[in-house]
Amino acid sequence: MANKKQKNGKASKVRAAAKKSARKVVKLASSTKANGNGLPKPSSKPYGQAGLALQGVRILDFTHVQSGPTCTQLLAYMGADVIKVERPGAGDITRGQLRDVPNADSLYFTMLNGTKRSITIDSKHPKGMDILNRLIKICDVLVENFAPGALDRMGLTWEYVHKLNPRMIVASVKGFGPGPYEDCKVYENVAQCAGGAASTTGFREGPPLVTGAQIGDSGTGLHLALGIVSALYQRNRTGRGQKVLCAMQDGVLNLARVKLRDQQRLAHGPLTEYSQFGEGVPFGKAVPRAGNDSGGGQPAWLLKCKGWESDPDAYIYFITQAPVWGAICDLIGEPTWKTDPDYATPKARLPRLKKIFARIEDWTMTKTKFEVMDICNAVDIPVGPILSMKEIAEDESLRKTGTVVEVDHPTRGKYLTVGNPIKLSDSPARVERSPLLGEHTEEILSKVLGYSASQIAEIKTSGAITAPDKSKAAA
Ligand code: CAO
Repeated sequence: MANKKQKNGKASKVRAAAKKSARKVVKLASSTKANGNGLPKPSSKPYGQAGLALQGVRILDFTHVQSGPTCTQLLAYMGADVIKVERPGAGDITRGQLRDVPNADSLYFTMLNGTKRSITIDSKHPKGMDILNRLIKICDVLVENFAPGALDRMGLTWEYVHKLNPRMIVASVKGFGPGPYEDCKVYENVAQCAGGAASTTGFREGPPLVTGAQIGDSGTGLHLALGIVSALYQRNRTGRGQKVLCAMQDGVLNLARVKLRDQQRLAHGPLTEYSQFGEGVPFGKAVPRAGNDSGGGQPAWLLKCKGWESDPDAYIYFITQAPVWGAICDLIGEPTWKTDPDYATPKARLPRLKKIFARIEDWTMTKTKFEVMDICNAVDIPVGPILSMKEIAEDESLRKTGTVVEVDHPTRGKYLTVGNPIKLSDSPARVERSPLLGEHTEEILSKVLGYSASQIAEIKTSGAITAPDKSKAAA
């Protein structure tokens, strides 16, 4: 009894102390407010109507191909005004690559450059440089992914840009960070290979494999976007811009970090969750390719489903998560495996994974991948159907969430694009079609930079924003 009293006494003291410190916090908060910490009062507008997350941020977008454009497209979806600078007459090389509709921008370009404005400027023309100088003064971020040294060769060194606009953030994607390969040009699969992804992807018996997900380009674009937003946040405190650099090799390695984890584990013994352990195949010095093994601690494999003979995507990824082992045994008709010492524990199962998955596959092959999905999820077994791009394109739920969006384009008509995979409750994504080459040149010159009509006419004849007239050159 006395103990209980003591405990109660202690508890009320704790409560009193908590109340006191809560009062302190409230006091502190109101005093910061009184001091004017710069934060506005919470908006009273309904969620989704208080503007977009990056509204007011202006991006000078010098990106091309894939890595840079994915970054600036994401920032545009979040509300930034992205002004894409392209070479007059040519534009981003992807406009014409993998073209499916004659004379229309390719899907390669349109799906990476939505919600942006396009201005054509020859950065090597003196008048072009004048326009760029004006843009630098009024933009918040310059994003580029030229080959190493190209931006400097244009005259846009960090020192130059920083002097013109000390608030400017200069964000770059390069293939490699400082080191022996820093001057190399890099494309997606080079990064996948150099970042450790390819050596750990594929089957043990086969060569290294690259993956379809663009972890080198789009993955690095994502990293860069985070760097930019962080630099914008820091600028609120410091008032100055900074350089942001994302090397594609680093981005891929960041995404492949579990394999660097396994490399270090190898020093302490075999990787028991890799199926090669159960098969008795010894490990070498480096992390091997693990086929469809799970990268985590829950053994898993890809299994055939009904129709696999004719449908290359009739497969399901099946995870034998330990807590639902009993449910798996019941489903596949092996209830004795729940108590059999050879199968009852995760450790006992490790050397028998091949046999176990073969047995589960006997069951999955009697069902479609969607039936397996329904049956397994009803009892909390994590499984994943192999969805083809056709199935994804037609998926109603992805359309509803805005992850897959149909937009209309003046020269190619309707096309599907991937919307914003990041959902903000107060900032609806702005997913619009990509711009035509130079579509906004005049609009930006007049409305953003304040050039008069006669000045624009003069710039046009100078050749700074228009492609050289080929017929004149021939004559
Ligand atoms: N006006 C005038 N010149 C322009 C211009 C403009 N508006 N825009 C670009 N240019 C010029 C640049 O000044 C540069 O010229 P110089 O080399 O003579 O200085 C040139 O166009 C751009 O060159 P680049 O070397 O970047 O382009 P590339 O096609 O030869 O290489 C790539 C492409 C991707 C390999 C290279 O840019 C690169 O390694 N980028 C960094 C890594 C990266 O982002 N890779 C992802 C690519 S997507 O898979």
